[in-house]
Amino acid sequence: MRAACANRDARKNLEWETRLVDLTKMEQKRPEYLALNPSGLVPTLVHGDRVIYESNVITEYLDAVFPEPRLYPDDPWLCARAKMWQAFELAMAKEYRPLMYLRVIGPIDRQRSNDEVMRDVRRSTDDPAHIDWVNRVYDGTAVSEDEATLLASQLYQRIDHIERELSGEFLLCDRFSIADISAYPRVAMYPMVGLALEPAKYPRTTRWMSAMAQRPSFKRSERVRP
Ligand SMILES: N[C@@H](CCC(=O)N[C@@H](CS)C(=O)NCC(=O)O)C(=O)O
Repeated sequence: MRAACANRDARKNLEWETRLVDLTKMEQKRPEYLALNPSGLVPTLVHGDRVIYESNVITEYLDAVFPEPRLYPDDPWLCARAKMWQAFELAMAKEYRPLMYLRVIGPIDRQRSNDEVMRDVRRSTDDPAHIDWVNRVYDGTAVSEDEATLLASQLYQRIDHIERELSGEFLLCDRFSIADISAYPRVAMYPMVGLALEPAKYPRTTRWMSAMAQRPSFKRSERVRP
């Protein structure tokens, strides 16, 4: 983990300091990180002496502690719908993970020798399952072509759902909310794993994506990214 820079939350105007966790080195499985987040996944928020993990728990905590502006709707039904979008994104993350290792981390790893990569990984963890996983990511056998095709099709079905549901400007019709904040980054990462989003096939999603990318808070958070 490396300290990066102090940032300011674009939407709630909060300051935070980013600490990078390098997934190519399995830093998320280091004992000191597991002490904060036993799931060994990013992100984790440290707020004073409180440690909070799971992105949807983090957003709910932040909205409760720093309520202005509210990102979860007060109306119970709207709030339930926002949380269902968050749950939807959580499921997307599970389908996305193997493709990320196959198509992003594998190629990054192969820019170095296997020995170098494994040396870094062993500095983070001695868990044989993680070590075996990185070895298979390195040699491209972690995910089979059939599995990758299935995951890609599941991820496209997710976009079909978003396309059907986007009847207004935002996921909750005319109201910008945590639903958009949670879902947008996942969809924006599709091209990273080779999943193109054709505007002709997904016109509403494309419009929503461009509107999100233009929002001042998203633009500012792009700028402060380390
Ligand atoms: N449910 C978790 C999922 C987080 C997650 O999937 N994080 C990925 C990166 S986007 C990760 O840490 N991957 C590392 C790994 O799979 O070992 C959350 O929302 O916080």
